[in-house]
Amino acid sequence: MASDTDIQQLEAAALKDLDAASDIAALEEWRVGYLGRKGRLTGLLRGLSSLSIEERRTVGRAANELKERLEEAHEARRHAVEEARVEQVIVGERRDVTLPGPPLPRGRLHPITQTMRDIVASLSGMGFQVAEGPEIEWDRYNFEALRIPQDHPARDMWDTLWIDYEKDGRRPMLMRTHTSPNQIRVMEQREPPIRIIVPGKCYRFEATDATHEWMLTQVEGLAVDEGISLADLKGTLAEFARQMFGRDRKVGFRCDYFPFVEPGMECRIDCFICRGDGCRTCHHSGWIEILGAGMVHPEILANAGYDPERYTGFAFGMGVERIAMLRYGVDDIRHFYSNDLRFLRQF
Ligand code: FA5
Repeated sequence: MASDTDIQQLEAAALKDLDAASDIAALEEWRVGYLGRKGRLTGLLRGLSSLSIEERRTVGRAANELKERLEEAHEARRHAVEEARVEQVIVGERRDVTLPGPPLPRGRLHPITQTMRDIVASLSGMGFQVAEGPEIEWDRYNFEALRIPQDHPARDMWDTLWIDYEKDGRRPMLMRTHTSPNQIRVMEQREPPIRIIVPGKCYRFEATDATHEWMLTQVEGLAVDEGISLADLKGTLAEFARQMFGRDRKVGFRCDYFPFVEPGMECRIDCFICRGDGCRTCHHSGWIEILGAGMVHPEILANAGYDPERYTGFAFGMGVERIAMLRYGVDDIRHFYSNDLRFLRQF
């Protein structure tokens, strides 16, 4: 039998439970438990039938008023829970736009590119202009015009990667073995005074070891003018070596043979590992050869249409990887192109 006290107790219990319902599912459970068809308030109303008409009216009104209050309280609580949920989502997604962004991974230049840029900067500072030429080259430029005819033993100095293309029973195309073909290309197109450098990749069909790669980078130099002498060549190279390696390094010249220069020579720097005592990297010589050089052969000047009585010139061709090895103290040239990030990240 329902009474005022039952209604008060039910209201107190309902409001307490409502307070504890903290999400939408718990609120729905509460609604079904108190206001649903089989809920506690409905059960209480059913008990009215056993009361007198007078009591039924009073308690019935009180129960209906309670129903309205509970429905309102439920609606208010649902609203509050929903707002709290939205607030939580917003706080979770809030971004402080004044914070610095996450750091972007930065790339860096390959050590050969860095060295190449320094070489070009040093020689440009001495007045040399950059010229470029093709990596796939004609036999004529790579060998013949440089006084290395077919079957000449000097061809053995450059083991060659030939392009699979034959003309008149010969293979006239190749991967250039050095940057020297550009001496001819430039002299064909320009008149003295000439002062150029040619940076670029070269390819050789040779086994690799600590100082030899099958793909290498060279910088060719060529100067042609009136009155150029061997002293100009040595002075240019010595100054270049000092700029690249520091004033305290030893620079050596010794005779060498290249068919396109006369006289020919090789320029060397004291080994950075053993400082001249001899080790695996310098093949126990104490020196590392960085370039070949010499005075342009008069026949080459004449073939270019220059008067060899009036003009003289010097040329040099250096290995960029060898220079990078010397500068950074790298004891094996193969590190440069093995793409090991632990190595490359050091530069
Ligand atoms: C030449 O290639 C000549 N064209 C250089 C030259 C130019 C001489 C102008 C006279 C006048 P050589 O084969 O020695 O010469 O190579 C020149 C430089 O390239 C070497 O001193 C060395 O530093 C580098 N070099 C040569 N072969 C390799 C190789 N397999 N791997 C890495 N560097 C190399």
